[in-house]
Amino acid sequence: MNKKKILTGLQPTGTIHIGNYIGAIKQMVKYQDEFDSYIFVADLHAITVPQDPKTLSSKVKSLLALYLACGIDPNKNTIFIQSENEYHANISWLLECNTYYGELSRMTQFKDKSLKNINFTSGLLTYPVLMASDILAYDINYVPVGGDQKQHVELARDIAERFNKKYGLTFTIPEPLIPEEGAKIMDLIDPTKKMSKSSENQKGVINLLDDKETIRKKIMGATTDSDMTIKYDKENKPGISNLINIYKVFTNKTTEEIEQEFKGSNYGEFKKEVAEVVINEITKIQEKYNQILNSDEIDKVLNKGIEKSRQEAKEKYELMKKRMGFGR
Ligand code: ATP
Ligand code: LTN
Repeated sequence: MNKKKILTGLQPTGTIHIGNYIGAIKQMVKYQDEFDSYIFVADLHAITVPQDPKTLSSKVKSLLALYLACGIDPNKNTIFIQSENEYHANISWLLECNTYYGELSRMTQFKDKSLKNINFTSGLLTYPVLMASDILAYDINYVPVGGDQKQHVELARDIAERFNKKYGLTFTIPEPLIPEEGAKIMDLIDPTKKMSKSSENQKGVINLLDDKETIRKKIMGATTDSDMTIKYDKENKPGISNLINIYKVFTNKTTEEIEQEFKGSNYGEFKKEVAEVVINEITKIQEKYNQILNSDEIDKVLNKGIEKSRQEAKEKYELMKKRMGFGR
């Protein structure tokens, strides 16, 4: 029997943080043995907001090196750059004409981002349709993402179901795969908001390329409360609960085990341990990252990945056109 398929993409819009790592990459690594896996750099998504053409390609390369350094295995994954596969944008247009303006204008991310800058492009609105095409082009079953992307994957499902109904069976219906722990890693300074690449205060964000001392300082400086017990309570203790979540993901321990382990400890002692486990894992990633960035491995992996991805997406595009009545 054919393996089920998973796919995810990250935008090359800055160094990735532990939220991205936990929400998307770590899940891909976890499932890569079980599923036929696809991971790409969503550079077409990145340009929905302004990007500097001088630095875009180095950001793409850095993200690819991080994928590999984090344990994405090129023998188990199809790895590619979205803009090198023209079928994503082609498919997206056909899907756009089967998506309603109302659906897109209701997307939470669109509402948030369009409020921040009223001079936004139409790409910011149609962004989730391109994301649907990334997924539907390959008959993907599961999409590992953080909780913030759930709504977009659900829209991809709706579009696929609508298309299948209207034109005949064409697409597999995908499902989001949200991690139980760490669906939403919160900002260390303001633990009521998600850790985000675009956060103004970088003290609340742990980047995968931060040095040891910076990581330690950020974790030791995380906002907590005055209660002084290490107990999971998202409502009343969002800072400590976020640190417990992070510790959980990096140690595979349960909340109960962690609460037991730190019974009687103070916040400083707990934070020190959180910093240790995070630094330990990130340091290993950084060592690999530096080796990969200076080798020809990335090009080799991309050459293989783009060929497979183009071939598959082309087949889906041709099928869509046939179903829709295009052709001579
Ligand atoms: P920004 O942080 O500026 O909003 P982003 O990090 O969401 O950007 P992407 O690179 O597209 O942008 O995100 C990649 C993946 O990381 C997505 O699957 C997203 O759901 C996940 N992700 C982002 N932030 C978090 C977070 N704080 N916790 C868990 N997962 C996250
Ligand atoms: N929209 C996602 C990035 C993304 C993606 C995808 C994720 C683009 N295409 C397809 C999963 C599947 C984001 O901003 N995090």
